Amino acid sequence: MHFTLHYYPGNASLIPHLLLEELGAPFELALVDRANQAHKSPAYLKLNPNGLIPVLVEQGPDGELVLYETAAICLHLLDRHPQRGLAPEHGTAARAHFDKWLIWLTNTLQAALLIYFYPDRWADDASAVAQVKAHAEAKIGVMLDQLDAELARGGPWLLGDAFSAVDLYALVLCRWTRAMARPARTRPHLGPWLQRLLARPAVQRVFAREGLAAPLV
Ligand SMILES: N[C@@H](CCC(=O)N[C@@H](CS)C(=O)NCC(=O)O)C(=O)O
Repeated sequence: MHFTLHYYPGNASLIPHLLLEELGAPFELALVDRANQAHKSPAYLKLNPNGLIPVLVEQGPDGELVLYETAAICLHLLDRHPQRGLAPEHGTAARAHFDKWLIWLTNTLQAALLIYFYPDRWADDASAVAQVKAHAEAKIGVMLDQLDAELARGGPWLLGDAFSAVDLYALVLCRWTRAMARPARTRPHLGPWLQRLLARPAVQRVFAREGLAAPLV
């Protein structure tokens, strides 16, 4: 089994990149040249008709698998590496919470972040665009409070004692808030949790490989 991750530094592709590294899976990276709109090129649209990053290509037991959508990519990688323990076993209460967080991260927090980063897709004149961005930031703030409250209840990881792929997913989304007025790192439980994640050797290797500069979160 071998994986190719189509990525751009710091983009949503950072999530499966972190997961591949934590899993110790064999993979290579293929840079999608966003500066030259490579993600909208005919060749890339064949991989992902949405023109979005990331895409994972697996050469596996069933031949070639081309997969887009970050959460689906994570679930597939986890299914391929059940022995690594980065997701609870199917059919358990812990797994139900894992699935809940993964889905919440992708369809609630990540979706709001995409509005924050691309407000011009939701309004025309400059003041309306600024309003969309401000509303998105406010909503994201409430979501960060929810994550902080979850860590306050338990920790040290999102699922409690067990580090899992949802920590990696949430790390990248929290990182994207770093230019906000109240970024994730300023919250009492998210701040130390982010530091715990940044201390992981696999996380450090991936951040270095993508050339991510300070502030990291
Ligand atoms: N739901 C998709 C969203 C992916 C996404 O929006 N990726 C961004 C980079 S973080 C992108 O490719 N943006 C380019 C664009 O919107 O044109 C996923 O989770 O994979």
